Amino acid sequence: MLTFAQRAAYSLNPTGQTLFHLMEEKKSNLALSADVTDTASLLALADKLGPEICLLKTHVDILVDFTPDFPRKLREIAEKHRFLIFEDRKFADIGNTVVSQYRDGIYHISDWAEIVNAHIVPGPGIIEGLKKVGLPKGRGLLLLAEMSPQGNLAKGAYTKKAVEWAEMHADFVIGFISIHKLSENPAMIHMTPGVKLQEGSDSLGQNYLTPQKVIGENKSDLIIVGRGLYEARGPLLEARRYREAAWSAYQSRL
Ligand code: S5P
Repeated sequence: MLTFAQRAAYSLNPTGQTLFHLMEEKKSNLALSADVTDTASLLALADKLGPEICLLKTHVDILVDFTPDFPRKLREIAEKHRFLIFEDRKFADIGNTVVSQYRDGIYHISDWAEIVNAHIVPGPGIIEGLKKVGLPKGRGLLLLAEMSPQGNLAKGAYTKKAVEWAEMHADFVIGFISIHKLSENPAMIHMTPGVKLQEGSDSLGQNYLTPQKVIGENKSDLIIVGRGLYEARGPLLEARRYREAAWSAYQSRL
């Protein structure tokens, strides 16, 4: 079993390499899903939890007070605490349309997010479109190969296609959103949402697994935690608990 630092050498993408190194350096395979709806709360959360995380995931389109200087402020915090930014845009359109969605519009996502993700339902053209914009900037893409909610359709042959297409674009695709380890290529990073310290579900179909289950048993690499952190009474202490749980599950796998 290779360490994250060793796996960096297999990655053909600068963002993939940086993420592996950051994980090792910070001893963190924890991503914060900062799904709050105002920029002040998001920036405060990022600054507070920054030392514990290797990655911060945004849904920029849920912010009620987005302004063009928000990404700059978030990037400053990211550089101060050394974490990457992942905009969870879940692109899902034809190649030509996602080019503009990624590069233009109000958000100019490709200017500030090192990582974005995409559904593969439109076929490999979506990867080619995003790559045209992202690769020259050294960005990385995750494919949604599996999903967390009850009844979702991302399984079987669909999941296999995601792994196949990731290999075809290993210079840009750095890994997957998945529930399990799917690829034997050490360059591919597996990130898993739907994580809490207690297993369970929410009222809208979300399923929760524990860090031990996700990293230790399913052999994923990184946990993505939203409500488990930002709804906690003490988010910083809670982030330490999640980080330690995920990191020790990773270490005992080595
Ligand atoms: O299959 C998925 C994929 C994603 S990216 N299931 C998910 O829950 N997500 C995202 O992870 C979701 O959009 C949300 O931002 C986060 C989970 O949040 P939580 O509050 O349930 O931890």
